[in-house]
Amino acid sequence: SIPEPQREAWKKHQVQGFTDKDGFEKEVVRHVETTLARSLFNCDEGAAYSATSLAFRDRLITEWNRTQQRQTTADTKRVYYLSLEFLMGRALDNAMLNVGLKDVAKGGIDELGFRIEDIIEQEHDAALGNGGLGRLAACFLDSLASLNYPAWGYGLRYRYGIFKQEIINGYQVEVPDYWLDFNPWEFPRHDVTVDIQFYGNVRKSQDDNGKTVAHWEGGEIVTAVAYDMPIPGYATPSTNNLRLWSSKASSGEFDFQKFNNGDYESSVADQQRAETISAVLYPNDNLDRGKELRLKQQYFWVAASLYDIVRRFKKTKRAWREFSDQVAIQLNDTHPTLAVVELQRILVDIEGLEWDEAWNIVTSTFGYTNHTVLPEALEKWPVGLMQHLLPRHLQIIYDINLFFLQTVEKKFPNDREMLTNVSIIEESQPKMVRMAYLAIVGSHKVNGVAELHSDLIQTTIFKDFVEIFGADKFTNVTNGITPRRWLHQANPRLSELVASKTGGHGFLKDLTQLNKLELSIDDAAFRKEWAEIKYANKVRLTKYIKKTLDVTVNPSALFDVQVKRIHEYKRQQLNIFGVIHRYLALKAMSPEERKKQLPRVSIFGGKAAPGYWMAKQIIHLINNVGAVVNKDPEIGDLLKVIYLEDYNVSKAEMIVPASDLSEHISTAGTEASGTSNMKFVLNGGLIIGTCDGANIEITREIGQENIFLFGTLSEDVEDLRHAHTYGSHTVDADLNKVFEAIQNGTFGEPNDFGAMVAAVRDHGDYYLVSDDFQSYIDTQKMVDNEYRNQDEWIRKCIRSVARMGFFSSDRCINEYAEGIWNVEPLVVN
Ligand code: GL2
Repeated sequence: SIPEPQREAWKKHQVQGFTDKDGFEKEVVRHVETTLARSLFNCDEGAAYSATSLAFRDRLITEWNRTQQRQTTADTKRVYYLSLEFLMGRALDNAMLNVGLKDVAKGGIDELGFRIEDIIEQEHDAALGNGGLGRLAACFLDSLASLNYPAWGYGLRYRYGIFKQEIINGYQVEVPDYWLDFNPWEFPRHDVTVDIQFYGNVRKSQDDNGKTVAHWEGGEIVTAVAYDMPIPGYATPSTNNLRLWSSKASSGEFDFQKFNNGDYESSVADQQRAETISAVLYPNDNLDRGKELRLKQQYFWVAASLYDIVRRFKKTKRAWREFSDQVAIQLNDTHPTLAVVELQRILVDIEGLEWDEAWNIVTSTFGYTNHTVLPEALEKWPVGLMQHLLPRHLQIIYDINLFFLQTVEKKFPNDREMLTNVSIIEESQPKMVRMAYLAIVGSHKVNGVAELHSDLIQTTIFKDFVEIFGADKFTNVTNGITPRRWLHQANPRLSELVASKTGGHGFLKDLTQLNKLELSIDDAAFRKEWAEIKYANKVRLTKYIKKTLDVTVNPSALFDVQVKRIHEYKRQQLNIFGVIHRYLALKAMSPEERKKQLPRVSIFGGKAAPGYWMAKQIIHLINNVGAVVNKDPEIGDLLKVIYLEDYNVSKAEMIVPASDLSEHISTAGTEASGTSNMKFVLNGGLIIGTCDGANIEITREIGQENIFLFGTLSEDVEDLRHAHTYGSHTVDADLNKVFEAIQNGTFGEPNDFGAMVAAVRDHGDYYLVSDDFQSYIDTQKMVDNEYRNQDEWIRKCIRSVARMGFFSSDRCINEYAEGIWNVEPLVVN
């Protein structure tokens, strides 16, 4: 660092950052004219967005530097959140709001000849995630910064995020999402690199004391380069760091020999192979495909992150036994589980610690969050692949397993079945490494993401581990969402109305203050304004539907929304079967009777994994139903079916505030938590849902009179499945009529949907669509009836919002901090 006498000059010129409109405009013009080399004669909206973002980025970087200095000086414990997905969405609006300068920017941009809304729209979503798991990580980063926790996120800098979805002739088509063309929010750190090793072999030697030492040698080296993104807290100077690793050929790897010998192509090929590691996000949600490149991604990211964390710790010159007093690492699902093995390797092979001492450090450092019980999502890697790619890690895994099984044996003597059941190595053909088991054994706490889910993991998939380690190791932290993005940013008018009734914007930092809203519930003017805001949000969505799909929908109709990844367990098929049932019922009515019906718009959105054939069929059916229903003159406004293309975070910010009713209708016991359910209720929409995931806790908080619950309970699911397979499984008349309509070609080529119908009718109906159909239809009827009484409906919405305080990700992060990480916020003076 700079010697004392010269520091004066630095202090004198310290960057201050703009605080008013003039200062903001000056920065924008400077960036347009210098950074972008443009002028007022060729500054379009894209350039205005770039310059505005750069102006805010400069501010963030200044605070980001100070925050890092503060944290280093304080030398307190830090949290590291390891996640393969961070579904961040757009950054500009969030940055403006979090630093409290959106109004300043709005005024300034206006004077410079643009509208802030148009500028915000220019930004490409950072879509480095699939769905809820990735968005949860993004909400957590917002809360960690807003609550002043010293915390870093670590992930991969994918060149391609989740694909862009186009709907062509009713089918999903995937288009690559190249998002890095211009990204002002990232900060390349070409000086922060880590060389990562793959393949090779292990040689053992004896050291001077006769101790065996392992040396991992040979193989290939790929370099990880750090790219940092500042994460601003809301109404605090704290700005944390999200570090994403990008892969490139190591300088040793680019083979100049080959290059000079004219073997140009193969030296370029080596380089491309290295860059492939961080090239694409795997587009599967809740599914493990076991691809070698995915395992490479996992190790690459985990090894680079741990190297960074260990390097930072070593600078403090503390003893190793203090490691877990300084470092808490959270494993977001099993994707980063190799971190457990890698830290053990660093401590034993490189730092020379004894196995037991190292293992104590490892297990007190890690916490593991499980996000699903779906068997197809639980990661397993073939032993052979692990041996090939990471030979030393496989040895360590075997040793971890050996010592673990020895303790199990002691506790449960002669219980061979127990040993087989809990072994980290599955004795299958081929043998597999069970990553969740490794994560449990390597962590001091394991949590689920909603009460039902945490109960389920403790009584089903991880039951034996509860017996072995005791119940204290297992806990629940119910998910949450950041009210900054999901209320203040997405629904500014509602946020202002709430502020006016709760005594300012304090609720954005303490969401329980929403409860003050109930005091105003009898205020007719308040309810009227509430209804007007919802209507305005619906009008905005109506315009978007008109513009993108050329379908006219009536903003006074009930907007019924199901937007999320397409998955059989989430049951979009139940929804569309219900829509078909409604259509058939309307068609069967006399014109007089029809006039009495409540108009409804059924809105769908979401991506299917490219290889998930059935999910793509579901998308196709929804679109075909829309094509028939939307142009049926007998139906008119009474029913419209809309498929919104390319659902993502920024679209969610428009859709969520516009919903009257949203659907969270997974088969009970399958949706670990769900988080959009929270977003919809927070924005004054009611929900129809099953007794699953966080729906249960939402019901407990807002009251069962404010939610439309239906369907099978999770404890009955197994019996029903058994009965479908071994008993006689019949489908009721209403659902059969739906199937008949599909099969007589009402919605296009029946063969296209044969498998979908057969899955329910003939093949065991694993997701219990037939069992829940009738109660779903009945509950939708109740919805229609209740919606007619608008005054009562709005009271329900207000009451629900007032009781949503629990679902802030701030509450959630505080629970992790206290119960799992043992970290404290770093107070900013
Ligand atoms: C998920 C769960 O499916 C979802 O219910 C949960 O809300 C999120 C966040 O905890 O995690 N698990 C998972 O693998 N994905 C999820 O969205 N992709």
